[in-house]
Amino acid sequence: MDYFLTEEQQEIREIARQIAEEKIVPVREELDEKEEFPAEIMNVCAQSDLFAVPIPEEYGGLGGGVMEMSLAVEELSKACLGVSVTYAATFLGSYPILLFGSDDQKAKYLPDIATGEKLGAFGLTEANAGSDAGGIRTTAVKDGDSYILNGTKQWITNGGEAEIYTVIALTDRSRGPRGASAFIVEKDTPGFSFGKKEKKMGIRASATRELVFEDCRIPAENLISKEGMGFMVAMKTLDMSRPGIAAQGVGIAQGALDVAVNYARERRQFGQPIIGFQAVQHMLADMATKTEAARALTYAVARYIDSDAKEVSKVSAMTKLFGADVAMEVTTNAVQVLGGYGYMREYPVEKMMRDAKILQIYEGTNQIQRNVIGAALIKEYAQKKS
Ligand code: COS
Repeated sequence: MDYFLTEEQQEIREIARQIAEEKIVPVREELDEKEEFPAEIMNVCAQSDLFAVPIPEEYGGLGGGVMEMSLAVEELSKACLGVSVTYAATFLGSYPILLFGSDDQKAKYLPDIATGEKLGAFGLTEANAGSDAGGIRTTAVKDGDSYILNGTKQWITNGGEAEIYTVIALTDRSRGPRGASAFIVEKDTPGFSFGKKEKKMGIRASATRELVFEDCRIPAENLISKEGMGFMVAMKTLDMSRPGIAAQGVGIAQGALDVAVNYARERRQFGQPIIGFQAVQHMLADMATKTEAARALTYAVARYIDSDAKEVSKVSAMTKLFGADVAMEVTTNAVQVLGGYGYMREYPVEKMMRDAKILQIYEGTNQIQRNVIGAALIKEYAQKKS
């Protein structure tokens, strides 16, 4: 399908594709096996200007939007989701600054993100605040020209590896989510430390750690937007980043489909390549159709968001929901097409299936996406009626 990409978009896709094929595919198995952070690959992404993609030109970026970022993420995900999420989580951590940061905050932090010198991370989730993001307990208490942070964030992608963290904490405990505020915290701030690296089912190249704040004093100027805006900052950040999760899904589904089709062309049973069997063809046909549908929705929504559309929560949730479910189904069926070989580690599809599972969980479970879509429908139809 021709999505009529601009020359710049084609170039971004090509660069990411080359990195995926030449740098990621040869090492993905080892990174997964050793749970090794892909620092070298992140350096290659930085040198190739991939971190500059969605950062505005005035801060050293390429001025791209969600669409350009999604193209890069899709290509990297085709090769390895553990690597691509490391790249993408930097933007999840940057969106609060991009969307709500002051000019000074943007000037201070975005140029280092654009060069890839510093990675970013986003700290919202806590042990008792996952789907119920409004239930966070981490506090930020104003003390003169500082805020003092206390609490623990859980399962933070790029935790310990990133230099720049955007963190949601309560400045007014009595107001619940409406008393939350967003802050920038730099890695070496005293009182800020990290938990052990989590051992995961998939995306094992990525680093996931706790962020621990113990009387961590940060300058008051690190408050993003105003006190009480933290939940809004978080929700708008997720609205922007969820198509990126869909792009991860599209990439990993395409990667799995490619392996499955090529395998089915080669593998002979009952005297012929298994691709000759209609049962296999139908599986591949469904996998290809769903992957293309997920791609089309992702690009359409990414372009819609980049057009400065105001109400994007519903469609953003739709991309994430659909892209993640397609990725899980396609990778699972890729394993099925490969049969016993698919279950073995010598083929990449078992890793793709393990990796894909997280897409239905992180950045809001798919159940939460359905809640967001459902709530938007109720609102829309109530407005239509009146
Ligand atoms: N944009 C702007 N504002 C939003 C918003 C959005 N996308 N979503 C919610 N809000 C606002 C609401 O309008 C409401 O504002 P008021 O207080 O002015 O009425 C406020 O935020 C609270 O919204 P709501 O009552 O809907 O919040 P809930 O606590 O019921 O939770 C969900 C909403 C479940 C959607 C939210 O908690 C969520 O997204 N959870 C998943 C979190 C997640 O993705 N975690 C992954 C970790 S980050 S990788």
